[in-house]
Amino acid sequence: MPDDLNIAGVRDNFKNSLASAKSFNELDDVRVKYIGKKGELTLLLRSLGKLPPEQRKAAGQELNLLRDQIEQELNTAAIKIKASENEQLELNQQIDVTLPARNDFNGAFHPVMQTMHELVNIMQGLGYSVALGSEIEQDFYNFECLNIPKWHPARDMQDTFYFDNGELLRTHTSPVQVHAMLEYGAPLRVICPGKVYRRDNDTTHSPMFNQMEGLLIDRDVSFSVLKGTVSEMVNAFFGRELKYRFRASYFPFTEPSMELDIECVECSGHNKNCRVCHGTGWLEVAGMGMVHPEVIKAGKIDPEIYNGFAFGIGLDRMAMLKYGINDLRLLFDGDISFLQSGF
Ligand code: 2U9
Repeated sequence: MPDDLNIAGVRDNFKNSLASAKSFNELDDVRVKYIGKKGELTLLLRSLGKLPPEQRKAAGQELNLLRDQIEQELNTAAIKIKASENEQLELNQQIDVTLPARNDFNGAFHPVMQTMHELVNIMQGLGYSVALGSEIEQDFYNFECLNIPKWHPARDMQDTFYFDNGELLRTHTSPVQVHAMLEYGAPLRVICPGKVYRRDNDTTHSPMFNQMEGLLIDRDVSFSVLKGTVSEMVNAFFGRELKYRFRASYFPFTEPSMELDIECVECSGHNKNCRVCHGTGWLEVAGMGMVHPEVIKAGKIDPEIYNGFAFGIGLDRMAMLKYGINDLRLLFDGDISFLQSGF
């Protein structure tokens, strides 16, 4: 074997290079270095022609053998690297079944339901029971019993959703109180929270909204008890003593009727540009009055013996005021990030 071919040296070098190759890239470098176009072994093979003819055959056989060995060892090393990469991948991907699941969002009350629960709790503390009823009602219970005359605009197709059979979507929870009077008689203390429907749809009105109404029937009920009840309810809801005022109003089912304004919960009347009270310093929060004798009669209770008061409060508006929500649509869009913000 001619000395200047140094086949043993190439073999040793290859073994060393192979031993230090730890990745496919490094392995490829080794392949290029020895059997690539200008690789050490390739150059030796090319130089065979310069050997004396009697030496070529033996040297050629040895070099080809070495090339076969190199190719085989490169293949074996590639298989080992693949196996160890897979092992590493598996290790990294091991599933820890004790980890808490992702997306474990806690449920939360919708702000309007939160508001409803708070007001219901306050009123239950004052001895009121909760009464619920159907959202589909008859004209008789929704309008007739409530002294709402035939000509009243609320009865108009423009204002109320009617079904073909003459039934309707209740426009207030008042029919629930009528049913309660008919079922339980006097004395009576009920609150009726729930969804109501009116043909209204703009940025400040939704065709479906939430109300809570209250009804108290007893002997010698005074207007001052009504004022105390409603103002205490609102104070308890906002968690502080608010300034308030009552304004005369009109509802067909109560006489006399009033509306309750509270001081602006945003600016207390100190901001002429307030986005909530528009600089008036007052917020209209509830309507109320002494139940009209005709309505007491419709509930099969004797108005000569009993009288009472009723009030109504919009839950969507209360939720917006308490939680600083400035767009009614947020209450109806079902946006997850809004609902998860916590109320
Ligand atoms: C019976 C007798 C009387 C319920 C009443 C109001 C005044 C009232 C509004 C508040 C905001 C509706 O949601 S709102 O727009 N309600 O102002 N509601 S008195 O009176 C009744 C109910 C039932 C048997």
